[in-house]
Parts: sequence; structure tokens; C-alpha cells
Amino acid sequence: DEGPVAKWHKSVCRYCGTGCGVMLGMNKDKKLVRIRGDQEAHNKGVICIKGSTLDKMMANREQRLTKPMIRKEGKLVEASWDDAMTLITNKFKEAIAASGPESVGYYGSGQLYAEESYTANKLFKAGIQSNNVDGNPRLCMASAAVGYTQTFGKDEPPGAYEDIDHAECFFLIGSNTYECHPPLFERIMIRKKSNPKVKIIVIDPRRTKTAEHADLHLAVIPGTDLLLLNSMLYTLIEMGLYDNEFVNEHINFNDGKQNVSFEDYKKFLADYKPEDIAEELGVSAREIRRAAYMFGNSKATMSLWTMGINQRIQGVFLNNTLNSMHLVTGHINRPGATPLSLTGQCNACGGVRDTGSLSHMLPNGRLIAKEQHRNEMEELWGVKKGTINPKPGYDAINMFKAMVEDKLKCCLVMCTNPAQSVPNADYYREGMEKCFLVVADVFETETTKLADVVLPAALYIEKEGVYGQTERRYQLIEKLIDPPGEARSDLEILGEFAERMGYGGLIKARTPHDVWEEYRELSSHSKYNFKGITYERLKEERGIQWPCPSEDHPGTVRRYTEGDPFVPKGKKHYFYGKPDGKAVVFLRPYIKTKEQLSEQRPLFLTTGRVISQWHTGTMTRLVDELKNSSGDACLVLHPEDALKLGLKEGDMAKIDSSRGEMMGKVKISENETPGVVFAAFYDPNFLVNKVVSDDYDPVSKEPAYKVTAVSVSKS
Ligand code: MGD
Ligand code: SF4
Repeated sequence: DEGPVAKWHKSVCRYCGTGCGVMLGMNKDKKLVRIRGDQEAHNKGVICIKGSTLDKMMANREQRLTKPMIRKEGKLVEASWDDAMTLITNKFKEAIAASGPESVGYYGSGQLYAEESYTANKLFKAGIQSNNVDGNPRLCMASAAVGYTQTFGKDEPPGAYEDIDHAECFFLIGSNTYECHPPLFERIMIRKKSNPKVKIIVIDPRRTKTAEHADLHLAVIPGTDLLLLNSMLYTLIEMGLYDNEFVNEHINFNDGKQNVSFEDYKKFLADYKPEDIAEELGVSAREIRRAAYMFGNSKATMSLWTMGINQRIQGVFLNNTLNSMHLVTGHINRPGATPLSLTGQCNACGGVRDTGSLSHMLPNGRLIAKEQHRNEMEELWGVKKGTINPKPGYDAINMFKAMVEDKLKCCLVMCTNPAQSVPNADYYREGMEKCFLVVADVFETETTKLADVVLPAALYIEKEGVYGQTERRYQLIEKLIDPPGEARSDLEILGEFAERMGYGGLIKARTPHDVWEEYRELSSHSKYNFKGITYERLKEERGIQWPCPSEDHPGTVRRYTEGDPFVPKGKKHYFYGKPDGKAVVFLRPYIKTKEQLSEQRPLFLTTGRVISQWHTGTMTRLVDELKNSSGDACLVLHPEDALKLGLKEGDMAKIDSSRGEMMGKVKISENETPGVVFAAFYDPNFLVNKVVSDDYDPVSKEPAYKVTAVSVSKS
């Protein structure tokens, strides 16, 4: 009934950090009617169930937000753009006049286009002079970003997806790749089928779909993985499976304060002998040694990880140590050998990490705390020296805490649904209600329900911009259709807000193309150089990986080695993020999580995604196929635990943690581990984040969504 496809357009999937290339089929009325994987893109035509139903999500215009809304006498009522923007500007100006620029903030998203996050960051830090710029990538990637930066001196992975085709051992830790990055998992399985020597090790407390395909699955006790990694390093060195030449030439060992020797490192690891830590880890010494042997003895080992490692109170230490495993064994900087942190969101890397849109950062790896970095950005942005506040702003959790404490008076929230996605949700929702909250979204969400002003945003191909995913690949999404009603792109909203706040001169670039031109020029003053990545090239090519310093440069698959434009000629490895070109192996001790089991709370709750839903489900729950596939969210228990607790499938249970309690339906599955219960967070009728702990890593400030002690009882 929609008619045949009149034209196919290359694009990128809207949802996850895999960044699959898709082909969008438009009919003669310029309506999106078909979608398929792009054979020429890195995903070679493979897409998952979410990507393949993007057309259905985009077709839903009945439920879209199409007019601004303002809260009047407790109710959201329709308003004109002019009234909404006037109100927002007045409120922000009043707060700044009364309590200073630190009383206002911006909470963004790893799903906005790079041009949008870049503009918001510049407006707040160089214009309004508030460093309260943070967003949902803090909840997902912050530990990986800090981990890479500490180890290599620069953020973003050294390797690429292409390494999957060359690896002989896959070390998947804290990643349910099968459900969360399906085309990459398929690529791993194709590699395994092509070569019988290829082995897969999965480290996960749950027997996930990914674990079902493993040659070795170690179901560690939640919160203890650092014991395993240090123990594997102990074993690798004990077995002589390390690369002496690489260690001597390319690594510094460091205890967090100063450089130490390899011998000191060995002494540090002596506390992690497999036999001594096996019980606390929940895995036998034999299996630890087996994992270490498989890791060290393969021709090329590739680690892949995501939230199971990042969302932890030791997220940074875990990331450091994973990088260390590759450095010590020399499994780095060659095809198939690399530590590759997978990204959760479609633009957490390019949009937020690279643009520096977090409260402690400035673009292209610069830090607020460093005067030289602030001065560089002040010069590049053409503002007076001393404009950028030297104090980092609030990270995500502390931003919501500042709302509760009435320190943050106004906040602009774009493209994210924190009322459902932050941990200890009831506590922070109270703050969202207190604060003057402006929310730009495409559908009604738990957060728009709490907002003082709701702004209708344009979605995906209703606007234009760049996404940058896991492997430093930048890809362009072109505008193909108009947004519904009065919806506007986030970039237009930010441009108008800047103008009204008096920063129209600072935010001169108002179209995606112009912002990109400014930003790519700016990148050429850094080691993130992507000056050569133009819109014109991106329209033709299937994404380009930076560094890419000039328009005739093909992009860089592997960093810190030959082929990387920043590696001096004749050098095989050079970690140029560090002054002496050497990467750092840190001595990172394991610390027990505060969330410990007790008689009162004898189970570990862990949370995450399922294959057919995206995050808080605002977009994917509206698609019938996806809704039917996932059903409603439940608390998933092992049959042994269910029996002990007298619970049957479908029963209502009470879940209680130190943060709160909630009710939810029970599902029973042999794939769960006894003692560990699981819940996804896509369902507003099952707000698991009410009970999830908001403890966080002290350095990355990323919350530990993966380990909460709970009790479960029949209600
Ligand atoms: P999303 O559902 O991705 O969730 O949490 P959120 O970012 O809060 O929200 C994106 C919103 O953007 C949606 O409401 C969508 O309708 C809207 N939107 C889509 N396109 C546009 C656009 O172009 N412009 C605007 N203005 N809006 C748009 C994700 C967060 O959740 C993340 S990143 C992680 S990693 C955490 N993971 C996690 C977990 O593992 N467990 C638990 N329990 N909670 C978690 N919460 C975190
Ligand atoms: Fe989209 Fe991610 Fe699925 Fe690829 S794997 S189609 S990017 S949701």
C-alpha cells in the first residue's frame, strides 16, 4: 500500500553503538517504506531486529510530540515556540543572575548528532560559563574513556571491528554481544567457523546467549572480575606467556603515583595466585589458568567488553587492567590483537567523548582542569582568556543530586530519559521535579512527564548530522524527511536558545554542515585530527576512521602503529598520547564492592538490555514486532532461587534494596545463575532503577548498575 521503493539512500542505524550501515528505501512520496542492511558498510549487510524495524518506528507519527508544551497549574499545555523559548530564557537568566552560572546545566545524550553536542558544550562552557554539561554517556562509557586515557594517553580504542576477522581468541567480558551488538557477534561466529583454532572465552555471571556459544564460560560472582584479570596476569607471567621485548620497549609500570619496575608488578600480582582468589571469584583455579592460557597462547587475542565492566565501582581499574593484559602479552597493534571497548550508544564516542561534552572535559581530549587546555580552547573559540571556569561541573549523578539539593535550578535535557534511566531513580526524580526542567524529546517519556517545558524534537533522518561509533568511524546521516508538526532539530533549538541568551555571536554556525566545518578545523589542532573527513566524503564513503588529517587520507584502522599518521616513520609501536611514547600498565588492586550479600539481602541484582528493546524503550516499545518479542519486563530468576522463595512464573514479587523497593512479575530461566537475578530497564511499568544502587566509580563517576544486593519475596 505504501508503493514500491523509488530510491534507496545509504544511512546509519539510529540505535546502538555498532553503527550498522543501512539502506533506506523511500517511495515516490518520499516516505520511508523499506530498510535493509548496507552490504558495502562494515556490517556487510547484517542488521538486527531493532534496525530492521526502524521504518516502523519512524512511521509512528500519531504518538510524536509536535508542539511545545508549558506546565501551567500542574498540567502540560500546548504553547507557541516563542512562548516556550521566552519562558526558558527568562528562567535561565533569572537563575544565573540570582545564583550564578553554576546553577544552570545541560544533560545531553550519546544519541544526539556530534554537531548538536558540540554546540551545546560550546554554548554552556564558553558562553554561559557553566561546566554543568554532562549526559547519558557518563552512565555507559565513562570508565572506558578514562581507562583508555590513563593507559594510552588518549581516549578511543586502538583497534577496529576488522580485527574480528583476524583474531584467534576472543575474550568477551561484561558484554552480551549476542543481544547487544548482534552483527558483531555474527562476525565473531563467522570467524570461528572459518578457523577451528578460534576460541571464545566469556566472562559473565549470567549464562547469556553469548555465553552459550563460548568454549569457556566463567560465571564469576558479580563484582569480582578484577580478581580474575589480575589472576590471569599472574598466570600469564608465571607461564611465560608475556612479551618481554614489548614490555621492555613500550610499557611503563605505575602504581598510581610513580613508575615502578616489572619486578614490582610481579610482586603486586603475587596476591592474585589463582588458588588464593578462586573462592571469592567463584571460579576454580584450573579454569582461571585455562582462560589465561587460551588468552596468552593464541596468535592474536581480541578483548571486547561493555557495561558489565564499565558500570562498576572499579570500572576504571577494570578497563586499565584489560588494556594491561594486551600490553603485557603484546596482543596489541596487529590484526586481531587489540582491546576493543564496545560502545553502547550510536554517538557516545563521536558525539560526546570526542567533542568533550562531559563536565570535566573540553573537545578532542582536553581537560577542564588543565589551564593550557582551557587556554587553547578559549583561543580556538575566540573568547577571552579566563572565560572557561577552571572547576569541572557536575557529573550525571551529582547533577541530579544538585537538583535534589536545590543547587541546580534550571536544566536543559536533550535526547535522553533520565527519570527512567538513572539509578536510585525515585530519589533523583524528586530533584527533577524541583528543578526548572526543559526536556526536548520526540515521544512522551517518564522525563517529559516531570518537565516544566517540553520541546518537540526532530528524529533521526528528519535532520542531518554525524555519528561516531566504537572504532573511531564517523558516518553521516542525511536528512530525508521533514519532522512532524512544529518539531525542530536539537541544533535549531540550541541555536535559538544561544541567540536569546545573548550568545548568538559565539554560536555562529547554525547548520549541521557549518558546525561540522568549524569542528573538523578545530580537530586539526589535536591528535584527534579528522580534518580530512568532510561531509562531501561522508556522502560517498561508508564512514571514515580517524585520525584522518587530510582529504586524501584514507583514515586509520589501527592506531599507535604503522599507518597511523602520528606514529613517527620507522617505529612499529608508538603510544604518542604519552610524553615518552610508552603505554602504562597500572597496578590496580581489587576492592570489594559495598553491595555485599547478607541474610537480609541474599541475592545480586544485575541489569541490562535485551535484543529487541532499546534502552528505556520509548522508541522500540511502539513497534509491535519488538514489543511482542520482548514482552513486558520481568525479574528473571534461576529455578533454584524461585523454588527457595516459593515463586512461580508470573507471580508478583517484591524486590527490595538499600535504595528502595518495587513490585514486578517473575520469570524463571535456567540461564540465570543461582544467587543472581536479572532485569532489563526498558519498561516504565517495571522501573528497576528504583532499586538499583547509585554507587559509582570514584574517578569515572559511572554508576555501578551491575551489582546491587537485593531481597526478593512473594508479594
Ligand atoms: P533512551 O531510551 O536511550 O534512554 O538511558 P536514556 O538515554 O535515558 O533515551 C533516549 C531518548 O531520546 C528517548 O526518550 C527518545 O525518544 C529520545 N530521542 C530520540 N531521538 C531524539 C532526537 O533526535 N532528539 C531528541 N531531543 N530526543 C530524541 C540510556 C542510559 O541508561 C544508558 S546510555 C546506559 S548505558 C545505562 N544503562 C543502564 C543499565 O544497564 N541498567 C539500568 N538498570 N539502567 C541503565 N540506565 C542507563
Ligand atoms: Fe542498529 Fe545496533 Fe542493531 Fe546494528 S546492531 S541494526 S546499529 S541496533
